[in-house]
Amino acid sequence: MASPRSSAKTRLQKGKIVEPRVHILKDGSLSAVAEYIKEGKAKNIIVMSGAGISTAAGIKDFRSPGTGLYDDLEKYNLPYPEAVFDISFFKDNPSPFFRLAKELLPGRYRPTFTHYLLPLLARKGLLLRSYTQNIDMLERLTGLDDELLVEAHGSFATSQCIKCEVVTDSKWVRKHILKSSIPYCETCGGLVKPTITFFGEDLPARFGRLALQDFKKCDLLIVLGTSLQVEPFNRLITRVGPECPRLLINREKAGEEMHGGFDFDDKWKYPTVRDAVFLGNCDDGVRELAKLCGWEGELQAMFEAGNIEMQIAEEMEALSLAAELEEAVAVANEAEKEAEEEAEEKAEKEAKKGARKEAKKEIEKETKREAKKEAVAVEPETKRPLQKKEEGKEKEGRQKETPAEKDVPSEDDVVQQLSERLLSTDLNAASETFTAADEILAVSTESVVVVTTIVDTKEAPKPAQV
Ligand code: CNA
Repeated sequence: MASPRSSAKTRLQKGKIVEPRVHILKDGSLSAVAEYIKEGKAKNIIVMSGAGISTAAGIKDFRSPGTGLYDDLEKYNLPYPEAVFDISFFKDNPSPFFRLAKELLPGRYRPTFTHYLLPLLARKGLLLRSYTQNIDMLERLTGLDDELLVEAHGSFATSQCIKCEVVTDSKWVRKHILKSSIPYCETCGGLVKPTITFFGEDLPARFGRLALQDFKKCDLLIVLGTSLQVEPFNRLITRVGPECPRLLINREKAGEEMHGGFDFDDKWKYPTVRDAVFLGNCDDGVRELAKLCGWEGELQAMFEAGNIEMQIAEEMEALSLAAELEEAVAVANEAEKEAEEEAEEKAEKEAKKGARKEAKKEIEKETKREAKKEAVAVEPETKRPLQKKEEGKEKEGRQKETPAEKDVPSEDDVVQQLSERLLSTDLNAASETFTAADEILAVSTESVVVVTTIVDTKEAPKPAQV
């Protein structure tokens, strides 16, 4: 590094005067960069970008005072703003990230004018690679060839379980994010997150591999909309050769503090003078640069065509969503109808079952009623002997007084009566009848002897079936 005491024309290295400093750019302005390009010196341009290129699309950046997400993150009750993208914090409390993800979720935003600088440079064969820290995937929507893009901090394009690392369907994760619910792995139950690189995680392997080969080839570095606060991405600006001019387009200066970083104010007196800055909005800076290069009309046309394409894509998406919705409603209606039919069928079955039960109960009741009726029909006859027994008792008393007067049924009467009972009733009734007969016959020892003899000697008639 040059000594701060060196003059503008010479520099001291270990006490020796060395070559005069080389001016790669005539000065630190946009027009100096445009001139360099127009001279055909930039054939391997690398563009590095950050959240500042997407704010014009409506996506908040991190650090812009007042409008950045970090100022907004108080509502998530975080211990420090970066915690929302910290993998250790996420494992304990994933909710803030998923709430923020809902805001950042691609699909609602269109690429900005600045984004179209990438396919423009690609079309001219000047773009070596675009390295972005953004996770919004807007570069992809410009039609930029995937090969020319490195999403250094990953993106929402894919999702993965942080435990078993199984890659999951990002549409499924997207649905979770939109519903404000946290996705858990269906294989192992671990947390699933979009493959966005959190603080504490490794950057995608593609980043390291390509950076190693690209930056030494780079002959113009354009840095857009980034505070260059995140490592190791920010260090890429130091990886270009000493003669590679570097341009920053941003609302504020950035990347000056690190070793080998920007030196807009010629503070470090590097051997080469090569850093330029445009302070302002990316879209304005890019438009100015394009104008100076003679590309403004082409860039504007690409931007407009892109917008029309986006509009068509959005309308198609809306149509397919409407169709999906219609289909979902039809499916729901069909399911509702089926459920209703099923319920009706079930109710009908239940009703039939109930009716059968009722009928069975009725039959049982009717049978019982019939049985009672029959019993009642039998009762007066079986009771009569009891009355006779009572009468018999009275008669017994009277008999004692006047034995000649005793009213005892004749043997033939008893046999006749018993036979009739036994023929017309069931066994229970028959046994009752026998009991009754016993009682009748108890009135007279003489008669009991007669009846017993008869019952013993005669075969009891078979009861009638009920
Ligand atoms: P940052 O730290 O928030 O810095 C943004 C920079 O852009 C600041 O210096 C702003 O002044 C500047 N800026 C904002 N708007 C404009 C504009 N219209 N024109 C010019 N300059 C502007 O964001 P970084 O990108 O430097 O930080 C890296 C983080 C941010 C990465 O890990 C990203 O994943 C993360 N991030 C990305 C998005 C996105 O994908 N759109 C949004 C928010 C955060």
